[in-house]
Amino acid sequence: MLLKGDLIMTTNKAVLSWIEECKALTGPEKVVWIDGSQAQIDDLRAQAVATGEMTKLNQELLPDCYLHRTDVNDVARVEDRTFICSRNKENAGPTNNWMAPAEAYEMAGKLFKNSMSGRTMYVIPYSMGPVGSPFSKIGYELTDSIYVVLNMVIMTRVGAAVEEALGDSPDFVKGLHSKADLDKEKRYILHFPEDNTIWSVNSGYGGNVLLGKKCFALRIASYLGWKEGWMAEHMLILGVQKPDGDVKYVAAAFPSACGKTNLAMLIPPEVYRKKGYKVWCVGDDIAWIRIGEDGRLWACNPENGFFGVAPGTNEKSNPNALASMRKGTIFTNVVLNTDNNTVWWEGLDKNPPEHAIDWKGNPWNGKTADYKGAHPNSRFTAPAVNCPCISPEFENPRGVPLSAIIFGGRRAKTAPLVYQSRSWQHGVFMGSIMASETTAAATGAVGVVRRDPMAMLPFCGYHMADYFAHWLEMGRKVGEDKLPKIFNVNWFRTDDDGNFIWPGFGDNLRVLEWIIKRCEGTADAVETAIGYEPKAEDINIEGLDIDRATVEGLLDVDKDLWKEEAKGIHEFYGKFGEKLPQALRDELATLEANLDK
Ligand code: GTP
Ligand code: SPV
Ligand code: MN
Repeated sequence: MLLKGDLIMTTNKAVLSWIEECKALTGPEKVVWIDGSQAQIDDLRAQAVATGEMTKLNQELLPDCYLHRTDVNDVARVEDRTFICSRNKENAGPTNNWMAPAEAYEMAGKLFKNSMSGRTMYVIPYSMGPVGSPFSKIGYELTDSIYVVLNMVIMTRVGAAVEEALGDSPDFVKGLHSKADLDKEKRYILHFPEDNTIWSVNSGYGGNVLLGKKCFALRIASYLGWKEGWMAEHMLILGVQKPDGDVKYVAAAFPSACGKTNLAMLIPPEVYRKKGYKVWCVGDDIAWIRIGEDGRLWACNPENGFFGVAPGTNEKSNPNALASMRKGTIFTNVVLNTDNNTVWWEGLDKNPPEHAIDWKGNPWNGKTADYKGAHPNSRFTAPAVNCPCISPEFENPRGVPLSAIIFGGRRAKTAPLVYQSRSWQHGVFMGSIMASETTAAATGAVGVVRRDPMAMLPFCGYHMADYFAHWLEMGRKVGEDKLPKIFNVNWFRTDDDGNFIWPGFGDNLRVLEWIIKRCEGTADAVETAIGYEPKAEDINIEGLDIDRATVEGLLDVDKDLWKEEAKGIHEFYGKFGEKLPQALRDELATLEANLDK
């Protein structure tokens, strides 16, 4: 039974009986329903400051901003402890960890048993997507962490309106989270796609615990999309407004910490600004894509904020991100400047604070050459409305029509600056063979090249070969003439000294310009072994201090490296056996034949 005094906000029987169960399991001292009101948020912030869970920052410089440090062993997603608990092992596929649902519930049930004893259980009703839209989906997260509540309030739409939208329907995602004792050996992120259920235990870090994000909006939603005929993707969405006022929308899938937030908010280089170009941010991490009434693919961003990488973000690389985090933001694992009670991270500027506390909570003077004050995966949680270039379509429940889909990753060699697929099928192949150097966004080695199809390796909630087939099927349904064109980009090619050759950031618009012109049929291309490429002179380098020869180098397709690549693709495809769609096998054969020409 809900205790006397628990303020119950819904009469939905499915919600109430599930909360009863979770309460009986975790044994909280009390239950607090999150209504999304400012008074409640203020109260929770004050409590978190009182317990030391959050530090209130300089309220003149950073109004309503706070700092939080996670446990030192709890700073990134834990892919090796993340499971897809489908009834049939085959449905999780070779790229996911799998556990039988009964076993997972029993094992984790022991970890949840009385894990909230003496604590408060917060009930967070939230909507992914605008509240009440037929395309939005509702979730509940039960958590014993105020930090989680305050992040979810920024990242999703939370509160009473969501419960009204749900009504009596049992159609919601059930998320249960407990910090428990933060024991990393007992940390599990479990997904039960057939039960619409997520269980997360023994973590307090972002992607492991903000259950609306990777767990729901990608892992559970990708499974729902497969069943229901839509797609949930690890993609930013942006609009490029051209000098004539027309806005073209593109979505881009890059693996974690490979530049989505930065591309989504880019500020055009001066030569483009003068011509009248502008970029609008619709989303920086997740896209839900459906077939619209006009038969085209439309994308919307189910989130309500940004959970962005702090290091490397500065006034030059991403001023819009900096503006977004000037109020109402939670910083996680960055440096605290104790002179003025503000925050700092590597790459913000060249002046680390001399009097500071590092991400581990230790005194720091900013002078350590081989030790970073902020964790490489330190983050900011900022409301989307703060972003100066947030798109007027951000709240549009139908989303925006896509002209292009872009894949990309971190490749020091091999992948050229940009190339285009010959067809949707070839584009799906390009997405399926994506590879990228790993980053600090997940625990484990950093800088190791791994296959990360469509940037979804850690986020696909079902068999990856079925996921490829679903992409192909969506293409068949829409038809080539209405489909977005597919491209691959790489901002991260390096020279012999390991320096990035391409300037990146705002200058990536120079590549977007070619992409958009290709979609409109107004730019030329040359056919290479891997697909269509611009001629070097088709990338505008006006105002840059790199020359044509450098662009030629960036576009170079090294056939020997690509033959090595093809071997790696064979090995990767081998994992999927008979389930791999024949169309992809055919595309690989075509690639190999082209490389032998
Ligand atoms: P997730 O939030 O983990 O999904 O990451 P993301 O894809 O949004 O990555 P983000 O934009 O936060 O970029 C991660 C890191 O890459 C930051 O340190 C950026 O400074 C750096 N970065 C982003 N874009 C570029 C670029 O065009 N060139 C270079 N050299 N670095 C970039
Ligand atoms: C990512 O790792 O891709 C992120 C951050 O966007 S997290 O929410 O931790 O997954
Ligand atoms: Mn991400």
